[in-house]
Amino acid sequence: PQRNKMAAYGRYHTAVVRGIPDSVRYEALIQAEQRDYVDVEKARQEKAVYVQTLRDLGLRIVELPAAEEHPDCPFVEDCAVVCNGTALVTRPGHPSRRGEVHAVKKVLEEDLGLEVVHMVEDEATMDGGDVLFTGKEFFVGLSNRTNEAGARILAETFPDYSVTTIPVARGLHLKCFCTMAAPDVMAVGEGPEAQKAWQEIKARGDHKYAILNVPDDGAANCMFVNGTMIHCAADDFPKSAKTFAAAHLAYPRVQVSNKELAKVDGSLTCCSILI
Ligand code: CIR
Repeated sequence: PQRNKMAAYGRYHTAVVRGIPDSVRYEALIQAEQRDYVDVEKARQEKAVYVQTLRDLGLRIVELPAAEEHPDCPFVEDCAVVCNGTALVTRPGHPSRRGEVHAVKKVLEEDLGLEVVHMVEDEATMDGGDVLFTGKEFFVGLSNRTNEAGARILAETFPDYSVTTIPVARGLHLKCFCTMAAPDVMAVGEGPEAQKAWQEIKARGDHKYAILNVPDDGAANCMFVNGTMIHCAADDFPKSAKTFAAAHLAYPRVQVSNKELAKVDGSLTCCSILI
């Protein structure tokens, strides 16, 4: 069975996404001290391209409507971790985001028929952006949003895989600077926090991965969907786009722009739950 799981890495049939509310402009959470205001119309256009890209890669798209009362609702990745037919609905680390999970839970359970585990324990917190699944094991960033209790519940929910926690002292989530670019290949930003995380992954993980060093931390958030890499456009990260091209990985690549939601720390992975 382990063999089959590995062979299935990066294969998906459905993506859950969510509309962008107007409130994202003034109310979405930000790490930066000064807000760079999202152009909501542009964000919706970029999002439409992202969704079409996923559709072109064979995914059925299930789109939840935007919720004005939840400015960060487009970032559905944080609300659930889905693996082998089971969905762990999280308890997001920031209190303002906790209400987002109900609509996500409903669609995963009722429309998509997944087995749902809901993280309800009071002390536990988790944002899906901290959960890196390699196809062979989980790495969980311990950040301002995700704690040990959350990581423990993840481990209990997916007992077939080992779970290794990685300290994330700066930045929002583990996957802000480190994701799977392809099977067994990790894209890692060249910033100090990213490189520190990579050292931990290398030292403490159960499996070996090749590293693809990416000049911009933000560009290290990429996706691998049904045999194709999706990464940020040259217009977003010129140096990193060159790095992806020069890496000559044995997979086709598609570039997607994510300039607007990046202003509120949204990345490529965070805008979908892949099933
Ligand atoms: C937040 O701070 O929660 C949102 N503004 C951004 C969440 C991004 N999520 C992700 O990268 N997984």
